[in-house]
Amino acid sequence: MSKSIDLQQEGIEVKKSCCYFCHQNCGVLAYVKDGKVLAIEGDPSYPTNEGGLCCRGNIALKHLDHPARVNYPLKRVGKRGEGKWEQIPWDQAMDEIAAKLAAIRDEFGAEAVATAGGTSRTDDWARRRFMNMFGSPNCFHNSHLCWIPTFMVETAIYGWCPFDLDLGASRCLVLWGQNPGASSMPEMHHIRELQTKGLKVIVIDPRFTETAAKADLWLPLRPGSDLALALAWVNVIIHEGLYDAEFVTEYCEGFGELADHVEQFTPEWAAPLTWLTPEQIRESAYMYATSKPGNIQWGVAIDQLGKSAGAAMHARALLRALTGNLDCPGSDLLTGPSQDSITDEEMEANDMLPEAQKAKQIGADRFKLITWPGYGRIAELAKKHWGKAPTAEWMCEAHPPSVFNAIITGEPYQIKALLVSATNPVNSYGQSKMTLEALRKVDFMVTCEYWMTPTAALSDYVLPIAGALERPTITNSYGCADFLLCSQRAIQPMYERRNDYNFWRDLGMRMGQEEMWPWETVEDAYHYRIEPLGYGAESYDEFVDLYRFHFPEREYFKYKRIGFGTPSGKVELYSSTLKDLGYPPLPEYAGPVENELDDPELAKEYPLVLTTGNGFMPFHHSEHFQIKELRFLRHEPRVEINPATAAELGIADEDWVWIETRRGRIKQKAALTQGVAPRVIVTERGWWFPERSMAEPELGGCLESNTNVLTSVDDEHCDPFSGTWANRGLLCKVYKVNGADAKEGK
Ligand SMILES: Nc1nc2c(c(=O)[nH]1)N[C@H]1C(S)=C(S)[C@@H](COP(=O)(O)OP(=O)(O)OC[C@H]3O[C@@H](n4cnc5c(=O)[nH]c(N)nc54)[C@H](O)[C@@H]3O)O[C@H]1N2
Ligand SMILES: Nc1nc2c(c(=O)[nH]1)N[C@H]1C(S)=C(S)[C@@H](COP(=O)(O)OP(=O)(O)OC[C@H]3O[C@@H](n4cnc5c(=O)[nH]c(N)nc54)[C@H](O)[C@@H]3O)O[C@H]1N2
Ligand code: SF4
Ligand SMILES: [Mo]
Repeated sequence: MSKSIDLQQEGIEVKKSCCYFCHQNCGVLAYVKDGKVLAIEGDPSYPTNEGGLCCRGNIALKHLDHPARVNYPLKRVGKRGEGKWEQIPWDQAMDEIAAKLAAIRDEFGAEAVATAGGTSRTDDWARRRFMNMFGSPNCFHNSHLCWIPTFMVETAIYGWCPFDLDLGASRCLVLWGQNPGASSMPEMHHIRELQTKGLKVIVIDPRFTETAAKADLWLPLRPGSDLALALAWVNVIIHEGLYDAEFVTEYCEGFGELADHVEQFTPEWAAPLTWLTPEQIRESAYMYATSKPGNIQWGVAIDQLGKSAGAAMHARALLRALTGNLDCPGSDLLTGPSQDSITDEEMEANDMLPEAQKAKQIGADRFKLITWPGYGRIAELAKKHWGKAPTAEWMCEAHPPSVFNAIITGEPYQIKALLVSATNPVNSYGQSKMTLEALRKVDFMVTCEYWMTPTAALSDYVLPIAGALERPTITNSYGCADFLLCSQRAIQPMYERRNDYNFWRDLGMRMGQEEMWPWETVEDAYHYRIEPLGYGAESYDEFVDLYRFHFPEREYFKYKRIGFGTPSGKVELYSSTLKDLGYPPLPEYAGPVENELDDPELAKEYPLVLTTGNGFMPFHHSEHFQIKELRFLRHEPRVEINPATAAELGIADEDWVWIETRRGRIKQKAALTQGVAPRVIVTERGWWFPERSMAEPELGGCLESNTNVLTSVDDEHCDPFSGTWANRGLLCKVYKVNGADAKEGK
């Protein structure tokens, strides 16, 4: 907090805001005078950050009024990507966009309009509400890579996803492909405290991370081999008698089938696949199964395995059930949706989308779990069990790479327009060259953004969006939590920025949806959502001032009273929901998408194993590269290489190197470290260079060091359950950049 400002001066108001630079959504106190934020600090009364803010959270004021922000609606006047813009009034922009969307709907059908989002940043229920009434099923996010498939697989097996961990009473925490030391600092802080009280921590990660350094056990597995490890843990827990016999007998279905099925997956079988020893596998399975109660934290790595992702989630989910670590004190909790407030799903108006339009959702024919076929089934079961369904926005999406492909090929039909909000697909979606081709080709594109990103630069309209200090926020885990953490706006939006909510509402108001948008401001909508809580606040702002949080009373062992939200009412180790959708009811083994055992020829040309991405400080995906206070901490992209491998390849620390897969090559700077095994290569994600020209062909150097040039969205590499694509466990080669080819990727 700035020391030079007297915060005791008259007329200063303290607003309860939050940081939205990562999912921790730390509480922020904003000191406001005359409509300006003078200073911010972490809110000591906020339950997660307890007053702390990280280096990213601390630059909120630089972000708020950065000279590179987009502050006015922009309309393209030159050729696409030429970088020529005209500043126009909001009303004109919205009239023109609405007219264009109406014309597309008339000529090609509503499904020809798609929307792209990123990770949860804004009021996405409003986007879904608009799209449902507009009539298109083609909403998507790259949340396929981020928790959503896990949520749906786990909900299929035990009726909800146990993402809320009762860590206080836990004795063992498994961090499976998660590194809170760099990705979720408040959580890491909490874990460190609990470790002093005896919590054991197992880290499953190919890298010796900030978190692995503090663990009781670190399993440096081959990237992409998580399914083999999970199956071997299931094998050990069943065949060495470590399971909770009472829970399994009383509350689970399919134990016999599972026991037979996993007999083959011994630690000895998994050892060469995972590069771990059978002893490491046994020891870790014992530690989790015998240190009860225990937790398995969600980590994003498994969502990004591609082909084996769904089965890996399934096998990991079984571990909780076999050990009885579900819904008991200290375990992973099945809270169900909020019973006390209006949920995101209830705001989405999903019933307004006609069945005939649902059937047109792109990807629903192949990837059934998080499209209408699977979502419809799971939502029905959830409504029966909990009275409410999970959010459709996120859990029921068009398959993103297939939408980009439809733009390029016209198959299964032509997508004509893309509305982009809170994402930069060029850098965050898979196989960036293909994504970029689609963005260059789509007939009509509108982007709602803070910055002129490579994606925004290719748009027809770029609309200026208000950030966390300029809008209220409800934090509730993609609309699926039972609790609410609420924040208020510190100030009204600066310049001509608006909320995403207002974008969707204003569009709806112009397209015959007036009756469906009674809430003029986002606060009005939030007030409607929180009114049933019964606090009696006159407005949303007053609710935040007086109460701010809502934590319902928790009931352990709910299943003893109401069963599980599955067709049989039990935990379905043998999943009838997956089977009904045409998927294996028990997790079947598949190797990493590209690997040396299944494809030795490929491994001759690409002998190293690549994993693309992990969160690193100070950046968040492809955000914040403009902010010099953050760029100062990390100026250039880095790729982790073991020193022995580097020596063989003639690479020295800090050399620029090419990393190449079958899809293309990028360059990053070698960071030599013993923290990865000799065959493992770890690239950083997100990188582009806002300091360069944002016009074609440079587009901020968005392919040059962008790790998603290397990833694969090929159908054969995608998870058949969910369609999530392959970022982790690919084959690559690495070589030094020499002067002659230093400039461009190929
Ligand atoms: N290879 C590889 N790829 C990955 C990952 C990986 O580990 N490896 N991780 C994946 C994961 S976990 C995720 S969640 C995705 C993230 O992917 P995205 O969410 O697409 O992340 P960004 O690329 O940072 O794009 C977010 C954009 O939204 C803008 N923005 C931020 N807040 C708002 C807002 O409130 N409204 C609007 N309109 N715009 C806003 C930011 O300025 C930024 O340009 O990337 C995935 N991609
Ligand atoms: N600094 C920072 N923090 C962030 C973000 C960010 O971009 N930057 N993004 C936010 C978002 S949207 C998300 S989803 C979370 C994600 O946060 P996490 O769940 O922690 O995910 P990552 O940091 O992507 O990767 C976690 C670990 O997986 C390891 N890993 C790589 N490949 C494999 C594999 O094949 N198997 C296993 N078991 N592990 C593997 C990586 O080495 C890494 O240490 O972070 C959030 N926080
Ligand atoms: S951890 Fe940092 S970036 Fe994330 S919400 Fe908290 S302060 Fe913001
Ligand atoms: Mo994410």
